[in-house]
Amino acid sequence: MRTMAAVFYAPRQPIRVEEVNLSDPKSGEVLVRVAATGACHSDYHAVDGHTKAAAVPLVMGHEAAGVVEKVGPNVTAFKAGDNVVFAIRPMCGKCKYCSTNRPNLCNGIKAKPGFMVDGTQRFSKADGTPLFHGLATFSQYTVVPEWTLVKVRDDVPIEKLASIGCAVVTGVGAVVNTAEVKPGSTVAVYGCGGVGLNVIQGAVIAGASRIIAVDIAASKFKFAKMFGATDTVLASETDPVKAIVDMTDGGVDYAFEVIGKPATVRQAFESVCAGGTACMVGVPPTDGEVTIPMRPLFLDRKLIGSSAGTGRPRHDFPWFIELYLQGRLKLDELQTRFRPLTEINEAFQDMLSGTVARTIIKP
Ligand code: PAD
Ligand code: ZN
Repeated sequence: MRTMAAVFYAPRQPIRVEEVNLSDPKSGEVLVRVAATGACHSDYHAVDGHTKAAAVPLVMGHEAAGVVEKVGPNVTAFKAGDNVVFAIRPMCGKCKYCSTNRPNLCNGIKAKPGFMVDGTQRFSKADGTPLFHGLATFSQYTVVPEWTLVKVRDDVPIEKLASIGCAVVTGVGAVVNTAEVKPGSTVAVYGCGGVGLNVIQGAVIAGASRIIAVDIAASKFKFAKMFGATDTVLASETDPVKAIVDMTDGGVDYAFEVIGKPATVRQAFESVCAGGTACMVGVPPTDGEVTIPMRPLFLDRKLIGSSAGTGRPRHDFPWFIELYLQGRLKLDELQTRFRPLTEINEAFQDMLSGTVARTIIKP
């Protein structure tokens, strides 16, 4: 079939929206109509060169929800018409990690980046040249392995669930699954983008007391407060470490870095009290390194990473939808702006301008 898709060719160049070919799902694969897909900074990292794309040209996009259009041979868990949310990490269900409740670290699926497990691609250019792709949700349709999909209830408009598989599970999951924030503790969040806002609402769900939002864009604080921040620190004008240490009499119990920069990982570490935990959520630059002072580490402080919120998609996604329906998880407020796929570059400009929580593409 033909579909419109957003293709990344090279850093610092606009992403191109093109009509491309998409072949039928093979064994164990599913064709999904993408209903809505979020402009997440993880995709943009390749555009501005923060990370190196594994293979180009690449059909981008990973945060999405949609409807099953067709299933390939040997697919038993899905049928046409099912509402699905994409999980950003593979889940083989058999490896050491999948077997111990940490499917976010699954190492049981050996696919080269940009390829399906069988070493071929489903997307190709109009002239037949193969295109690399992961979940490839910046497209009207995509073909993915069935283990990357989570079937969800069909009484919630599927567009509303676009961010569950990335921003929500990464942010809320970092709080409840990775760091295991305890009720009554104090929390600081560096970076109030789509993911950071979900760290903030995760801290609310976990029963945190003070939740201090840090950003360099003051425009982000209206969203941060909406999602549950009790305090804000404008890091472009104030030293956030000093401000947080002063506000909390020696540092917060948990600090989350949701940007992906060595300097802010260090600031997050320096913001926690003795015995506290700093958690890196932001995607590090390729070959990035961080240096931390040893004396504070000696006092039981921890510096940990969180990948995809240590999420267990088949358990956590239905839970998030339940929280949303009960009014305890903000999804509508996350979707500040909608754009068509042709405005993918503008969607990333929205993100950089600080004017949105998330821009959602409706392909
Ligand atoms: P975003 O661009 O919407 O938000 C980033 C925020 O950080 C913005 O509000 C910026 O103004 C703010 N910021 C930038 N520099 C600073 C600074 N020095 N001090 C304070 N604030 C600053 O991005 P996002 O929310 O989509 O993603 C945030 C990060 O999380 C990014 O690195 C992304 O790749 C990562 C991510 N990680 C995972 C994971 O599995 N760990 C999953 C998804 C996204
Ligand atoms: Zn993402």
